Amino acid sequence: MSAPIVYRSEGFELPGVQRNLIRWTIYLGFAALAVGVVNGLDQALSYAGINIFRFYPEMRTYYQGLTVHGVFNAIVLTFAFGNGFISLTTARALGRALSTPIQVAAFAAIAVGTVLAAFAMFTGEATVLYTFYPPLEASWTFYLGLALIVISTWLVSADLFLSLARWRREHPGERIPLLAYMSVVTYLMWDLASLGIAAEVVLLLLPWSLGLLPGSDPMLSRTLFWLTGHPIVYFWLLPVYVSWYGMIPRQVGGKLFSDSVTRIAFLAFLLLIPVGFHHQFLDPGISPTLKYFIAVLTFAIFFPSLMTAFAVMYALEIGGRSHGGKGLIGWFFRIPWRDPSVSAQVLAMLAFMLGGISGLMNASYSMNMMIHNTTFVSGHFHLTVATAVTLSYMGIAYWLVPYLEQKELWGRTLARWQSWIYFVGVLIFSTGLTIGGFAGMPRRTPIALISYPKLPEWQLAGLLAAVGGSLMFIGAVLFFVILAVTILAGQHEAVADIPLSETVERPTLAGWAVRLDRLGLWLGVSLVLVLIVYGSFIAHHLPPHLISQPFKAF
Ligand code: HAS
Repeated sequence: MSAPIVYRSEGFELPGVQRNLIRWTIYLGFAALAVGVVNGLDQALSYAGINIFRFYPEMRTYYQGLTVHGVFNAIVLTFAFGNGFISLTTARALGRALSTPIQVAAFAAIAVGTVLAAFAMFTGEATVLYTFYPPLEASWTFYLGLALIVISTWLVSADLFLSLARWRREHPGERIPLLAYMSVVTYLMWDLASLGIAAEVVLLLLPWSLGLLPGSDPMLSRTLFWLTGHPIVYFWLLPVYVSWYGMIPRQVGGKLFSDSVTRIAFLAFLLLIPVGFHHQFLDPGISPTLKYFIAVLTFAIFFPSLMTAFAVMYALEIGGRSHGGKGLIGWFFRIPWRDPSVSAQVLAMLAFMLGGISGLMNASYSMNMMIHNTTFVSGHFHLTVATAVTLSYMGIAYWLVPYLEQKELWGRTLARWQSWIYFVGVLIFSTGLTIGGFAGMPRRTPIALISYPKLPEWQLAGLLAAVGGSLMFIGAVLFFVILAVTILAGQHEAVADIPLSETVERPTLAGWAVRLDRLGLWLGVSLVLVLIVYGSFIAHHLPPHLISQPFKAF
């Protein structure tokens, strides 16, 4: 076996201007989260018949608030966090600075895009929810804002790829450092996946909103949306996996299970992009054969996360045992729960186990017929994006913000409480929505206001959603307090480096594993799979049937 080649980049420091750009990009994401959670509280209380949106004069309808909630939390928070965090991990792993002009352009694109989309939503010109299905029409500022937000991710990608290309030229024959590999594959996956939404917005919706096209094609638009709309969830999740593989083992005193397994898990997300039709199981106009094929492929996308579960559990176990944990599960209680960054992320993992199970239930074709468009789906995605992802972002922030600010984290005990309050809140909240979903409680519906009779089963569900959602809100507010005090009044402390995991099995220069680094090849294979699944459907729908007239429901 050839000798392990491990590129190390200790002592590397980002130039100050790039550190600041990363800092402001991440803070933009957290500011978006702050706006989104206020509307989230409104949604949660509405399930219990409490109608508070009138307290926010700028929110004229429930749907306006729901649009703000979805766009700010699911798009602006996640994209900004990904742009900032993955830029940092790539630069650190390759031991080289990024391109300042590209980083400036990416920050400008996401900041201007957010302002444009926010303007449209807050003035009531984009009450179209975060899925913006036509013929619901938003103003052009909304679509342009979204386009700029996506462009910011492409700019970050370009920066990452250029950095990697230069690094490879300087290090011929070496394996890509694992942290850089995970980071770059995340953006490679997203670049291919985002072509669907880019085509939808730039070729169909933006010209339509400007009056340049006579109508919209809802069927084609929905399909292009979900081409991106499924892998988008992995674009939200993979920065978290970068932390779970790349940092958590170090933080708990453990080691990462395997370099190759980690690379394979990330590649699987790149290869399994085209499963978006599972969001359209109940849509007309899609052949049942294609739907069954996608149902099978959706079960395949379960595996990289299962691999992650075992790999991360392995690292936690080594860490727990190194702290004196014994027995079958005794180690679990000895991981460093007192570190708020660890506790938040391990709680996020526990929630994700439940989110994964509800994902499998969604993916089962017959089950989907029962729960589609019910609150069951909202229960699922609050365990996944709102907890596995968002609570992990919070946990990462507990070391990242001190690192970026060079200040000590304020309120470590409060930070531990914060993640438990949020975690307990989401368990109650999602239980309520799951029970309600089984009883047919519709999602995206202002239960507080509907005029038709509510089923008795919805009462308990609504109560749990309101109590759980309020706890989540309190948890989020505590997070912002901790962050604000740390930034504004934290004690100066030199934080030299980011936590980086060591791998039990190091990468080698020989054998099949080397092929995992041939990213161009894997991108090509993924493109072919996308064409196989989507090619004939899209070809059949071209030219678009631009016959649906704009519809403004609210
Ligand atoms: Fe999903 C709908 C299927 C994952 C988000 N999903 C949604 C929507 C969102 C969303 C936002 O098949 C709604 C979209 C809309 O507005 O309409 N989803 C899946 C499947 C997975 C999955 C199979 N979803 C996610 C993730 C999301 C997310 C991740 C956000 C980040 N989802 C669906 C389907 C629908 C859907 C259908 C359509 C429903 C409909 O009809 O509308 C899988 O990827 C899940 C795999 C997860 C696992 C869990 C691994 C666990 C780990 C933690 C380990 C714990 C440790 C600690 C180590 C296999 C890694 C424990 C230690 C101990 C000692 C125990």
